[in-house]
Amino acid sequence: MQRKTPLLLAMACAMPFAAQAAEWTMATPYGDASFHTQNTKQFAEDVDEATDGELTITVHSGGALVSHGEIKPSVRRGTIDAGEVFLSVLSNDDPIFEVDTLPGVAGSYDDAFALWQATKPMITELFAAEGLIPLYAVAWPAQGIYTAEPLTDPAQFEGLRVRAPNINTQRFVTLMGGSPTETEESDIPTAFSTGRVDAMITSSSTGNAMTAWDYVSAYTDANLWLPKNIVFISQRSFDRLDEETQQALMEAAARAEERGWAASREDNDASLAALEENGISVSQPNEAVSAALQEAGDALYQDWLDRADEEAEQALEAYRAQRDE
Ligand code: PCA
Repeated sequence: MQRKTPLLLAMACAMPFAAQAAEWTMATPYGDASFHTQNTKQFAEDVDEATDGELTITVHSGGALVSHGEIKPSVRRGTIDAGEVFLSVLSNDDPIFEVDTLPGVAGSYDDAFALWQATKPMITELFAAEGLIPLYAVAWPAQGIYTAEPLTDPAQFEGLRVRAPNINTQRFVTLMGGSPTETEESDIPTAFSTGRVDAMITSSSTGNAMTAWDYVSAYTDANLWLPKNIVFISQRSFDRLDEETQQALMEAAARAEERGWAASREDNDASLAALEENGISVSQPNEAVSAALQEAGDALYQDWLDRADEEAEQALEAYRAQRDE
């Protein structure tokens, strides 16, 4: 047995230039029922195929390997090579990351995509400063409000314990008079079944993936904003790949972005139908609710402006100028 090691070592040294296939580890907080995760797993398959197995990416979903808050730090440290996060959870690093959770800024897929294009240079620069490369970003469907009873009066928010996926949504709930709790997608069922929350803000897709009808009976399709997930990699891991593999990876990422936005639209339609089929009443906000949402939204926007630096504001202005063309 003991003689084996030197022999293997000698063999390895004899082929110093043999290409080593890279095996990457990637983490996402979202479960397999999410179209985002399905898209990302397809991306990993595409990379494997396009590089003939030179780069394989194993996607660990549902926060199983790394918790949401630890995904970016882990890629930065090199513990894992790639990650996917809800972009706006990075808002403590810079307010630009939550520009896609502001009401009234981008209320359609086309607007949301234009906002991504306008803010991408700044976001890419901030990621680069941490040794990270963004690969692609995909929007969730518009965010709405799930409640036990149909939401007909903004006063229903008074004291309502509302699950929110990020800080900005928590601020919004507070402005509406509710009591927010930040809960990961994967913890939604427990939050409801243990009575920690009465309501939630999320998309049609997540409501469907989390079988919201087990806990609530109404969905107000309030079209609050279309927040994004971002997929990124470690610059160091990227630099270790040969040029051909790097190119194949970037091409697969561009395809994943395109496919992801289309999947989001389709999933929104399918999920709204699934919510109704399972007994959830889906409706648009009435006038009183709309007015209250608008007022809270305006305050939220003002709050963002107070925190954002000039570069972030310029990115938002660039987006607006482009939309007005
Ligand atoms: N689903 C994720 C993020 C936004 C969404 O629609 C969530 O609720 O956690």
